[in-house]
Amino acid sequence: MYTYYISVGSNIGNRRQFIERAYAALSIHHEVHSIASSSIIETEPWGYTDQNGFLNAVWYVNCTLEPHELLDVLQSLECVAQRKREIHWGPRTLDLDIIYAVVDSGICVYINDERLVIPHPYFWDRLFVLEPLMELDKEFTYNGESICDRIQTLKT
Ligand code: A4P
Ligand code: MG
Repeated sequence: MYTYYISVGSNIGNRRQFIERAYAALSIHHEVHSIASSSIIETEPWGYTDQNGFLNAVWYVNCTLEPHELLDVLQSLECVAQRKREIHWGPRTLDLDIIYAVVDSGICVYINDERLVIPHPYFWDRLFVLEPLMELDKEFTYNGESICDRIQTLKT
């Protein structure tokens, strides 16, 4: 069994509906045992800033899908939302990124290949990921730093 944290973002069209429909679809996948979502928050664009504001959330997913199988499922959900890949860090109807994964024994999963990088290289620098993540898991730590301290550092 794996536990995954998934960062969810949308900044085009009916943003909330794209997020809620994808959540509903993932929650009924036969290999998904449990799933929870943070609140959905409004955030300023990060990186490429000349675009609409985002809605962001983080999902916590317990499932038997292997990491690349989960990536396939998430990309199919992005397709259903008619996601087009145009500008890197640019506008999107739905972006589903696996930010962190733990295998049943509690061991962090590290992957770095042409399709998948876990942990996500930027997640620890992004308040739009860390604030919803802290709502789901206040005890989360990364490389020995608590999520609470990390958020304080990013805000100062
Ligand atoms: N890929 C590699 N690792 C992963 C992973 N851990 N999870 C590959 C998911 N996919 C992963 O992704 C390109 C390729 O990354 C995929 O084919 C997959 O094989 P993409 O979503 O098509 O492309 P992208 O938009 O260029 O990159 P990415 O990483 O999704 O963008 P980011 O870094 O997430 O940035 N500001 C706010 N406030 N909120 C946001 O949600 N999002 C972005 C997008 C920028 N600014 C934002 C937000
Ligand atoms: Mg993505």
